[in-house]
Amino acid sequence: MKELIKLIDAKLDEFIQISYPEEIFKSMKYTLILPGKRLRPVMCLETVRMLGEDINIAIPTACAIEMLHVQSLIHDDLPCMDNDDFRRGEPSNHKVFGEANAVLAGDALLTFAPQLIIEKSTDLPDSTVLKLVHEYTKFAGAYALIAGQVVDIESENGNLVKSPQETLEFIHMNKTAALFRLAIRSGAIIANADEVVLNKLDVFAQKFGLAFQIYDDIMDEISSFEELGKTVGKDKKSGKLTYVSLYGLDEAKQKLRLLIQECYDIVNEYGSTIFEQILDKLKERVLGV
Ligand code: GRG
Repeated sequence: MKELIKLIDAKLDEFIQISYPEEIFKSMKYTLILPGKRLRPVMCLETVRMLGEDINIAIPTACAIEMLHVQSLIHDDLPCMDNDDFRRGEPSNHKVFGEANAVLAGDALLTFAPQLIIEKSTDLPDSTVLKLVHEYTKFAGAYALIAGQVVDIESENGNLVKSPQETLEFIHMNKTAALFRLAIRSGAIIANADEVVLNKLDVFAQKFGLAFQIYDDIMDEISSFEELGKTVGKDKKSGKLTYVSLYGLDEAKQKLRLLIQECYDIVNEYGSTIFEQILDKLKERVLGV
């Protein structure tokens, strides 16, 4: 896992070269290079390895997905969205570069990512690259990531069109699971997986995404700034709709335990120590076993 993270960090740094006007490239790189967990690119590369392909052919796609994730973090931290002053243990992008640059840095990451997939995936056939860009646009857009964020904001304003349970499920599936689906589905596409395998791994990604957001909700309640690198306890203070606020801490933990077990069951069929390590970490931190 550490080796993969090192490789991803080096490639992220290499793929974005500082050019004129420097401020935008510095702003793009600032949040990108800060120490995130790199879960999405790691999961993309591990899917490729698990299905018997060389991970090197997937590096541009894995890095592009991290760029999209970082774009969503930069925009999420803006005062007009979640209004967070810290990210990855440091001041948020707009606190350092100003709001206009932070908006533009997010936009630039969002558009540079598919450019990277197209330009650097020279070991992949054009038909695969086309599928990857299609996946990217599907999961980044108004039918997934953006939809999740819109409903999240609406729910904070008490504006619920569906039941609280359905609303929460929609937010988690779109705001969080979408990028894990993108990462794992892209890995499977690169490794030329058949439909059956692709669908099975997609189910894994959906369950993992839901588990991860429940984990994130629980951590907001039980963790510290030092551990998370961002403001904690905000969800409770703002009365936000989360797994913990809707079902309580115990039920949230129970649901997390169940989802993690379902994830182990799927991934055990393929044998991946990296997926196991990721699941172990979530389990240990929140459930203590
Ligand atoms: C695509 C134009 C466009 C907009 C995006 C702002 C937005 C719309 C969506 C926000 C999505 C968001 C911030 C979801 C939260 C998901 C989540 C749990 C993030 C934390 O992920 P970690 O813990 O973070 O993996 P690190 O820093 O470790 O990478």
